[in-house]
Amino acid sequence: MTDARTDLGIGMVGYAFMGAAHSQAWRTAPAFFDLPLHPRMAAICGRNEDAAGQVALRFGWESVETDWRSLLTRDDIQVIDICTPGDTHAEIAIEALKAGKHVLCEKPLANTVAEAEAMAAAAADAAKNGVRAMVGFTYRRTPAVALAQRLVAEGRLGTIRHVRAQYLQDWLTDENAPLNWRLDKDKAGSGALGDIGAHIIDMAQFVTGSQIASVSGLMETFVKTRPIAGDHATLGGSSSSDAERGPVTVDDAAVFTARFVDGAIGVFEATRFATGRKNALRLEVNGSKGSLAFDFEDMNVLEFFDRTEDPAISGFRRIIVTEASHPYIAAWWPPGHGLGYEHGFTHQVVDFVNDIAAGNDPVPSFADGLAVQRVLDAVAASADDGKTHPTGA
Ligand code: SOE
Repeated sequence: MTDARTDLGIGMVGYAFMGAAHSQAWRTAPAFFDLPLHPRMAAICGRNEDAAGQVALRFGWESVETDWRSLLTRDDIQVIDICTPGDTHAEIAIEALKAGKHVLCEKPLANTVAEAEAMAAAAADAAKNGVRAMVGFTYRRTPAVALAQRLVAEGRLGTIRHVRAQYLQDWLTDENAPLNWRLDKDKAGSGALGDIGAHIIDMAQFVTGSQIASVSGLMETFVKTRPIAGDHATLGGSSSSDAERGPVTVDDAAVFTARFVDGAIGVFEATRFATGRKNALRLEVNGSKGSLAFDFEDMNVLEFFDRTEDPAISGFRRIIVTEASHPYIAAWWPPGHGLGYEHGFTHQVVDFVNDIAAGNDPVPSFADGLAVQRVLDAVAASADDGKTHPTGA
């Protein structure tokens, strides 16, 4: 049987952790969702041809390129998917948009506000010609988080007063965990702040529908040098304590308080030193009519408290977000069977392809990515001078 849908050729840049997550998403999305266009995994691009070739074989990419510019000249490619470290996002995304390619770009959008501004401007220009851009804050696409956003938008929480957001990992707790690009300011822009703090900023703004107006922050680098382990070191592990060491040039942890434009206040914490916490992305929101709480380590569950219920029988209810009526779930398994980390990436490409076909501007847009970048920048400035900094929102 042949597929009657028009192909949407994908060219992906990068092949490591995020490259694998995006590859599986492009592979899985058309199998589980009825998409209006057929994503064709046309090319994967990486400077190391052998390594990229291995990923191509494993995930089914049709060809390998070693220079991302080659992807932009290919007529069979309509989407550029950027899964590289932050220092390359701006150049690739802007050139791709100028070449008329839709762009999906990993988070954080860029390493600096100036780069993010240029990217948002390029995306706004490209949108005039029907070319779309989206930034990859995938956790929005976890069904429980999408349900949380729906409940707030429906008014079930009333006026939002408190936001408590944490992203807790522990892969740097061992002081001999080796260096990788995420610990290099030139490549990553910042450390815990941009890598995982960006996620909770986006999630808090997405779920509440409000923007962070000002912040007061603290940042710390607990372990200042680490063993040098080469470009392909992954997260965590431990090297010999005798190994040559190099400098850590980013923050290990960042905490900040925030004021939202509509009066809510927030407390945020992002760390790679929360011993025992692996990927505890948590959000709690308290409003005048109710509260909700989410923890990615129990990602199929959303807790909801409804203050309008009879106090005699009210309490936080544990909603198992696996019903067909919940966001994204109808395409998957029967109630209670649960989804995982990778499904957020699948939902991301599903939404992106649907928006491209419908001619809609996707969210989170590059402008949303820029808004997050402004918060990151304000937190870093505040940690530097000890003052409260506005974000411009
Ligand atoms: C590493 O901290 C990391 O892989 C982040 O870069 C991702 O964005 C997050 O989803 C998981 O942790």
